Amino acid sequence: MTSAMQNIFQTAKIKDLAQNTVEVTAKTGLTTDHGVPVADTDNWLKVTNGQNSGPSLLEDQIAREKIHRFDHERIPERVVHARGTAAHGYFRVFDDRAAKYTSAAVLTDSSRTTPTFVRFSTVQGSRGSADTVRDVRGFATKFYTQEGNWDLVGNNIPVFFIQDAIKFPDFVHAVKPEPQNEVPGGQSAHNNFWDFVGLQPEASHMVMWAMSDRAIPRSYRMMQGFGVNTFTLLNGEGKRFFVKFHWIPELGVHSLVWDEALKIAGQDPDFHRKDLEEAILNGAPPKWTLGIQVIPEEREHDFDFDILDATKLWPEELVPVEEIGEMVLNRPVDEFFPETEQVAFCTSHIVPGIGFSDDPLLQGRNFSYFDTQISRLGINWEQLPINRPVCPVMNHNRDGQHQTRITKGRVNYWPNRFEAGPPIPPNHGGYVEFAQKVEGIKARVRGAKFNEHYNQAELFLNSLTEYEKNHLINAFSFELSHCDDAQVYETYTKLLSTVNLDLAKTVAANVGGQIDESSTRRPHGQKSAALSQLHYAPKKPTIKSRRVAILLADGFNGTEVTAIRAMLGAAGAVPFLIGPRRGKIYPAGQAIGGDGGVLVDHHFEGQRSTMFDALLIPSGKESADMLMASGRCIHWIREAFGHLKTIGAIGEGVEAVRRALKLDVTQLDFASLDDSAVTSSYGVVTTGKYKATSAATDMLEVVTG
Ligand code: HDE
Repeated sequence: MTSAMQNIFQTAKIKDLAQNTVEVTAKTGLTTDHGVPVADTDNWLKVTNGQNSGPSLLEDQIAREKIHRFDHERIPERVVHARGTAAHGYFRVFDDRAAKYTSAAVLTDSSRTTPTFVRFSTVQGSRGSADTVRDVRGFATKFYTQEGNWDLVGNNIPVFFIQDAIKFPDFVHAVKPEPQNEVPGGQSAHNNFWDFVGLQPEASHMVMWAMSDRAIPRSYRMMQGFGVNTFTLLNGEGKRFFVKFHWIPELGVHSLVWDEALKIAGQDPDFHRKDLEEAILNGAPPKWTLGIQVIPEEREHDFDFDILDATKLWPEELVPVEEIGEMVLNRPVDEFFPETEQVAFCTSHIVPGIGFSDDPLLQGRNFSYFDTQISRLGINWEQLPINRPVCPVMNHNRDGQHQTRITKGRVNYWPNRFEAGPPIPPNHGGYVEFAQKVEGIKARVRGAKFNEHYNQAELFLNSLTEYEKNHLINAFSFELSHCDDAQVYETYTKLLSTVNLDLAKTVAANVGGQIDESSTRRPHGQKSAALSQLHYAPKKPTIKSRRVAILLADGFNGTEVTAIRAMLGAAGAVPFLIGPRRGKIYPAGQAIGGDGGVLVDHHFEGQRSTMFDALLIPSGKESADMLMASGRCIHWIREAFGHLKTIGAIGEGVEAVRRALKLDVTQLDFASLDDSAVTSSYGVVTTGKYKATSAATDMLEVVTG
């Protein structure tokens, strides 16, 4: 890391973590945990006759310590969202435009840079599961504000499966691996999940999202984040507003195609982890805009859905999103366990100016998160370096396992004769709850409007493009085909009939399900533009951080490849050379094995097209001939084409693409091989000769478009 980069990364939190950070170098000698220098870490103390090694001695305190420490390395994984990855960053508001809604300085003071730490995750799989499975993604943000930590623990889907927190254990038991055999890992395609959601109609809206492309993101950097629950904002005049939080990615919302996701899960299970780190280290730190949807208190009941129901979103046509600030993630963690694994979020962690609502899912979450951290990390989990605030912490909570704070003074209670550790009054920043009027009887009930479960499921479906709908049908078909209990898939396709009869008929026909035409619900036919991913095409298209594979062999056109690599690099893309061996290969005109040549990043077998966003086949007859003769290279081209990747080809490379795809000129809109680059409607860019303005430039446009 350059010193200039180090300066950028020094937020208050990074400086705070430095107190606990050590570095292993050749100069830091080995010691025991109690600091005694260790001379031999390879041989247990033994009795020996000089020739043979005899019994190991229990007295070896150095060996015992090493083994003890190892035996206890594991802690319980998160009960959900076990697999994740994280990065540091910062948040800034554009100006004080949100001051009309809230007094929270983090949301209104544009002179501040608030350090953040974000953990992205999948939900179902265990710590070692694959990244690209079909699942909801967690998007949990810790803001280290000057008034304490604010945790916005969100997902990449704006609604949830259930309305009331008391159903959470049932839902999680149903989606997680089944109890008798712990199958499946990292998948919701099994009887118990579909059994539960088929009997729990309130899940129908969320299930539509989970079967859409949202559940197979291309990258954590290319997905939205949503607070999901309804929170409240309190302004300086004491007026309260309901609020939903949105993260909108600068790069737009993009997904994998399902076949790609399945393959990557095997080929590179850490695909999303690596992607985040690679982008940051390559100078393309991901950025999100923070948006808020705000409803004044007096309008709470103006909608035909309950605004406190987490299975409903607030259509943006009714409640527009106001963009108030942005977050950049610009620093990977130094060590996974103390940072990514030990970070602990709590929805109950809010700061003055932000409050809760009576959303019954949120209220249960506010209990659950703190509780789960106790079994995962112990009662003093908030003192762990990654969790501790950057502002002063002082109270009379004491002791407990792993207490690290030494509080000087003679009292640990309030009130005390020294007036030590006094409460901070509201006019000095003390948190005050909004004086909400509450009346009613105790009962196990839900609000009346919570009973409608299908209108927004239909709204979501209506809002998708044709190809998004096809993906949805295929996802339902994949998942329900994995259920082998007929009662399960028949129940679900019947339920789907109430959302949309045509959808239900298609899915039922695919999976052997049944439809139910008895529903009295009348389709409303409405759409909401912001529900399709297409709505989130990037404001400024960019090829930054996109991975481009250049497929080539000895005899490629050297000048062309040098120029194209430079161009892609200058535009922020990450070019990789993929060749017949991971070593030097030689352009036309250079002797094989001579001084020249270029170093190839990967062998054809070492990676697959799924790991790249685009493919380029340069000119050079020998190179193209070799590619055409290789089944693996033909597979590279066909697979990339099948996954709708941009393919660029120049000169003889065009012939290689054409032969691999077994398509003739007219079918692909290939141009005659002249100097000008041509982009076909399939995203195949071809040109006769390399020109600075031809294939590579067009490719940039196609990849980013
Ligand atoms: Fe969570 N959830 N959740 N959840 N959740 C946890 O807390 C819970 C819900 C979300 O990267 C657990 O620290 C209940 C909605 C994320 O560390 C646990 C209910 C949303 C993460 C828990 C919900 C989320 C968690 C497990 C229903 C989207 C990972 C480990 C009432 C807004 C945070 C942990 C990280 C983690 C409980 C529903 C998001 C058990 C009871 C809705 C992103 O406390």
